[in-house]
Amino acid sequence: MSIFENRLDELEKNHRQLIEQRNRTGWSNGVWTRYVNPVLTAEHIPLFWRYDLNPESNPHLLERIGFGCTFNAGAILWKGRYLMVVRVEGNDRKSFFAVAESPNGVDNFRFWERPITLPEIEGNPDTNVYDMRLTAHEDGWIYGIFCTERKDPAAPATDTSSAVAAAGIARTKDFVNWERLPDLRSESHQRNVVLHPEFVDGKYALYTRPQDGFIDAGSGGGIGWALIDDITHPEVKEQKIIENRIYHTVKEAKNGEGPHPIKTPEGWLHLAHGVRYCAAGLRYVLYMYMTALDDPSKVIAAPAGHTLAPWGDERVGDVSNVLFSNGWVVDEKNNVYLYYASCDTKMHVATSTVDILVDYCLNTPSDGLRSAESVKRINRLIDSNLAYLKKRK
Ligand code: M1P
Repeated sequence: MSIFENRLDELEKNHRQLIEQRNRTGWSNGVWTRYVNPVLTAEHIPLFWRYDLNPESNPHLLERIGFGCTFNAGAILWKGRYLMVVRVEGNDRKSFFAVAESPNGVDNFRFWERPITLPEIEGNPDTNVYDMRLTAHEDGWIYGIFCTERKDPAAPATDTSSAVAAAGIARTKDFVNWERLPDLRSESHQRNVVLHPEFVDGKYALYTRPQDGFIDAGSGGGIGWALIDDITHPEVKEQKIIENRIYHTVKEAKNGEGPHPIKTPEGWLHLAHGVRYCAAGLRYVLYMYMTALDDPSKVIAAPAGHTLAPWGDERVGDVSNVLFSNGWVVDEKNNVYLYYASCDTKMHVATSTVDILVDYCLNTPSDGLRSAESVKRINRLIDSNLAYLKKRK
């Protein structure tokens, strides 16, 4: 066998082993159970996206196109298969979207043959696209709302970093063919925009995240809510903040809606990311809240603190100290598969059920916003436990 063939054999064997590796459950706190292996990494990307496999044009079998990260995936249960629309980032720092599919939601994720070819806006192409939220809307379309980033035209020539963030919108029925709609018109920068799955007052409803600058939420306040008359000419005319940033909480610096909320008889279950400042920089964690069934913009429950935070190996990656999620899936038995990314690098899965998450949201103490209030909450639990244990003796 030639060096080329030996090397190809080895690459194919390792790739197959990685994809076929069975996953198993690990850490659990009763609310979430984490699976041990990441479900998607850059190593899962097909070899034929990376290598020129022709020995004549690539006799040393060199990697021609490199990828670093697979993260921040939208997710959906589609025709009985678990699909992630993953943000793939190349060595060239450009992100794009690609579909990866699994039969069981916890392992065996395989990329479809090609990445998604997302149509561009004529005359105003995206520089970078990322973080797609998927919504199977009651209008019959599956929408993908994502962040589109372009160089800030107002930035001085010497500033090669400033950008404008906006919400791009595309829709599909098969995840191969996408119709691009105009970007969301809004007075502020927008990231983390999510489409609610149902009409509200006959309109499309969006969770927004207005921000003053490309990075800084500034006066942007938190997670917003806006009703849109026409999704083919989307414009935020009015928006109200429904989930605020708050001093000395996990969402002090900024927050953003995750995937679209899950409908339950008790209300809408929401997942979001919260960001706070620390000596290591920004720390991104996942937290939950619930809104009223008849008014998805009215918060009815807000458990204190994070529901999942970077842990162990999840703390290592391109952008340290980050958990981020924009995808979860509920199956026919009400099991919840939460797909989350660690450190802008890899995808993981944790599972729960709708009932457990409702219990978590409704019965976890809220944030008292002061140390003394936290101690009071702990003491209340200790009191009721001691009384219960005494009665049981
Ligand atoms: O690097 C962490 C995250 O930063 C941004 O999120 P946010 O807009 O809330 O600050 C996004 O770029 C996201 O993709 C990234 O994971």
